[in-house]
Amino acid sequence: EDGYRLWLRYDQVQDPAKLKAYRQAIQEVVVPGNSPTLSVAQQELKMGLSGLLGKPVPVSQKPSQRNTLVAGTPASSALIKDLGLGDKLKTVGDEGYLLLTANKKGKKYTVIAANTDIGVLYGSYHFLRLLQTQQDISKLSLASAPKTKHRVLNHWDNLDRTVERGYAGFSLWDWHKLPTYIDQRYIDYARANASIGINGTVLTNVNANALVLTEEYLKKVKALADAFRPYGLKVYLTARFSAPIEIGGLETADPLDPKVQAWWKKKSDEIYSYIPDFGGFLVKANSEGQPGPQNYGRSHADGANMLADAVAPHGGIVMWRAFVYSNEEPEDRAKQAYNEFKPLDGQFRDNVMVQVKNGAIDFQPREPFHPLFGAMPKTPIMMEFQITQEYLGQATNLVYLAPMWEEVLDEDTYAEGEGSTVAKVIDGTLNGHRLTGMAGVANIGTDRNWTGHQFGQANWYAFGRMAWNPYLSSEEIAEEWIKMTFSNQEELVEKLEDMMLNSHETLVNYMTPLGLHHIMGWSHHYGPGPWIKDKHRADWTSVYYHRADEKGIGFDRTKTGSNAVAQYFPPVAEKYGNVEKTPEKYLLWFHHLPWDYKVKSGRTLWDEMALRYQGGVDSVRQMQQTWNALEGKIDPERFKHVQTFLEIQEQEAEWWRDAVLLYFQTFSKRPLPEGVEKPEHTLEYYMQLDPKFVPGI
Ligand code: BDP
Repeated sequence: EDGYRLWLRYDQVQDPAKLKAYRQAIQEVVVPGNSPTLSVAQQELKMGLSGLLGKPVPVSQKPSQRNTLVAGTPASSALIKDLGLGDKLKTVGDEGYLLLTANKKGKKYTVIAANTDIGVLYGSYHFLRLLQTQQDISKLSLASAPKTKHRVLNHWDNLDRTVERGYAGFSLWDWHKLPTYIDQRYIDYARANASIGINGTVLTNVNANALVLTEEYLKKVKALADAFRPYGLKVYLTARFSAPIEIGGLETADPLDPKVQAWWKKKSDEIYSYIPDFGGFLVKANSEGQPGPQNYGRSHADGANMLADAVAPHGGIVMWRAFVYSNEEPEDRAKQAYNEFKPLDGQFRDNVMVQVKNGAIDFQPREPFHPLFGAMPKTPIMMEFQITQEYLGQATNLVYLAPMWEEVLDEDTYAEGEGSTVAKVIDGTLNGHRLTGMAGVANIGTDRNWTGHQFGQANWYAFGRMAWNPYLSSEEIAEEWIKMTFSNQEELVEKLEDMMLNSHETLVNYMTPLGLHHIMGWSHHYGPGPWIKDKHRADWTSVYYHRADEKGIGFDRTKTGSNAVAQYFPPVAEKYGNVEKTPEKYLLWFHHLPWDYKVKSGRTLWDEMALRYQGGVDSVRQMQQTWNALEGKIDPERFKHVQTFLEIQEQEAEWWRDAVLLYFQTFSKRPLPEGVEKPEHTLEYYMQLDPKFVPGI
């Protein structure tokens, strides 16, 4: 039990009464039709149910038993057609499904019905989930349809198989053996994605390599697309803006140059000749040294529109990222994306989405929502979450990310008055957009358990579930995942759920409490590095973000400082602009405050900060206790794996606490309050641990 099976384990249902009921309700499986997607649904139901029921379940094309599970569309199944589900089916669209119980001529049917084959597959996974989580299936009447259209993983995978910010081995894509060899991993990857409704995958890094657009690679990409197609998973690529120069022999990549436009059109036609349902391009341009339209004095809209025109005849889209850096150093990096993109609202083609990270800096352990949400009403805005834990302890820290995502999705932008939540921007309801989506930077690699940490799987799972429905709670997602991945045993579910739901706050406490941000190690972002300074860009240093001095700490983003708060709509701007009204979790994000500033607990800022760091360490120890008490209730292999990872996490939390507090103490010049453990080493020791001081790294 090494975690390879993810949440699709399908072990026999343990509760005897439930097992009996399920066995009775499902005496056979009927999935008429033989399209690739229906065949996959049939196989998954057969495999899943045989496992869950602990005995082989017969599969046939026509019902012969009293109690039958039927899956299909009105076109593939006469029985489903006869049920006359027309109106109900209309409500679930192209990808949704119905799960129903129906009686007909003395027979009982459990029905998975959809308008399309992919809807049937999604419904099949949902049905299996009901059994995996031991729900009552005797009177089913539910409907589900995705609230966003493009639910996409972004792989930051390089062609040499290294993964930028990947902590779970190498890239899954074995370019060397493609297109001929199709690894079983590709299929299991597609199954896992389909089971949570993910319908797109960007195979390559946003820091793109133009080679993937050459004929040789496109043949390999086609092989992956063919393998994924039955699972409803579309393939996308990152487009390097300078590709026309690098692989096309042109002298420019100016988006307004007709030769450049023609090159992209021809390239797109070629891609579609291999992959007729190619999804489109994801683009990082004029950011962190990547080429882009601004190199030619053109705007992001000019660049995006050129690519959009090239893929439009084939139904493709362009996801244009708003994570930008200008070459000149800004007074506050948090303001850049908004400043560059808001003026472009209304200038993008219909098939362009602007993809915006959840916060304005960069995937910090906690960030206030990005001010671009709600600020570009005429442009479809796609959410970009980072599933891989670049700034959150990488693969050794147990952090369930759904509460962080939920926090952002629930925030009210006030763009169209009260109730204009980020979720409504993303699902298109706020401004009536039909082109909608959510992207997640993948945490997947060749590790046997896919994600490095066993609990990293929960973040992949949660991303898919939230992309399908951004209104789901992190709690219900955790519960599903635990039951499917570990067990339905009540005490275990309760304890793990508690552990997962607190894990994000725990990490924030031992890394960046009270709105601190970007104080990680230089470049690799692993471990504490609040002392990082004097780099070629100030906004790549820690001191730029925390601004600690003898008087106090924090980034003043109010009127007296960078005034980044003004990018929010008035009620939000007012809240964050006023130190009294700012939620404590964002205190030092928006305000520079004296060390003796009194926080809500009545303590000084310094004492509170120190106690938060200690609290984070204490909570990790609490997690260890919870986990250790579950010994014997979890299979030994995964138990041990997580146990040792929690030991690492404890060491890392202590490291963070000690290094950061010693460093800030050089400014605050105050003692550590009672209850905070003494650091094990000196500040110099922690500073030399930072690999930038180690020769050769
Ligand atoms: C930062 C990463 C960098 C990415 C960049 C991006 O450190 O590796 O290329 O974001 O999103 O978080 O483009």
